[in-house]
Amino acid sequence: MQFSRRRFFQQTLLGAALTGSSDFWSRAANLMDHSNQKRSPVVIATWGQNIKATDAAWGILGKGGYALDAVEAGARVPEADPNDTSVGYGGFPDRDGNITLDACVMDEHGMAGSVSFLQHIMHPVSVARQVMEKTPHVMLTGEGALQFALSQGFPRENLLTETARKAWEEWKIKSEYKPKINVERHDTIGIVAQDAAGRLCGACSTSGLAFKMHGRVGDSPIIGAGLYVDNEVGAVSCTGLGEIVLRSLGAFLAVEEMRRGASPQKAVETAIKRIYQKYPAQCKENQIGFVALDKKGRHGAYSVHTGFNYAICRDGKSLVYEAGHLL
Ligand code: SD4
Repeated sequence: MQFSRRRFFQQTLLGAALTGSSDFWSRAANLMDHSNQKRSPVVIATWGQNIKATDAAWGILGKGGYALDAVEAGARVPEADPNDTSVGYGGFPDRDGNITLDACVMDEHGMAGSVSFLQHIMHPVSVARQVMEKTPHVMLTGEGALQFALSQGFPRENLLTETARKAWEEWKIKSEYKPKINVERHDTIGIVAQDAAGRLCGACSTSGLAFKMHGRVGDSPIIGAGLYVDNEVGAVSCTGLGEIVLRSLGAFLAVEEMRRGASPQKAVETAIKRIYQKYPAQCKENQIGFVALDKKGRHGAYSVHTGFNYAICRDGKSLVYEAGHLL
């Protein structure tokens, strides 16, 4: 088994070399990287505020724990934070005053779980994980997702804080729907991690756009849009105006760039540029930002506009950095 696998690598690499493929070495590196070898753990999350989430994730990664446990623990931090108005408890409601939540997880085996349009449950990321682990499905939505969550013992809660209710009351005076770049307190968490065993996992959780239409679902619970993980290549999560990311399957697009040999930084830059070329008008008006990790533990982050930052933790110290931007 060992022998034949090595021979497969040798033959594949030799074939690539003989065909004179220009990205021979990056392909070779990717082929070599298929196994879950020992790694230095790393976790990266969208938005600087989520430094508390990378710290929580590190609490697991730093002890040699599982990347999926780490990203779930990370996402649960803003979900429970009443001051985070884009995620879980305290999230701003839709235009009818309902908080509707979207979340997903993806593991190193390419398995995924997701919930969308879920109400009354503080930790949608954990419900998404249960969907992945306990059902034959990938995604549950609305009333069905709520029924499932309750059946799994998640408590039904009122997630509308006084601050969020007041913001909604104020919004109703003009009822003007205009998402603003970086002003709308975008804090949606997209979090991806690699653990010491080399496993890549990711999670994403949001209350979506403030004052959206009732029933609106964004990119965050859609596998390939708000999150994509391929353990052989890398993991990407996105934030910003979900409609743009949904149309372009942003996370999948960036992972595929890495598969073709791009570094995580180059991959997210290429993805953002391609999306901008396709939707220049919407991109000029709205922010989107990506974070990425590859199998080698390298990271990348990039956005359309200035103002997108991210939190990253390696070696136990979470730091916040400003991402590069296109415009
Ligand atoms: C959405 N992508 O529902 C989310 C919003 C977001 O920080 O990222 N906010 O479209």
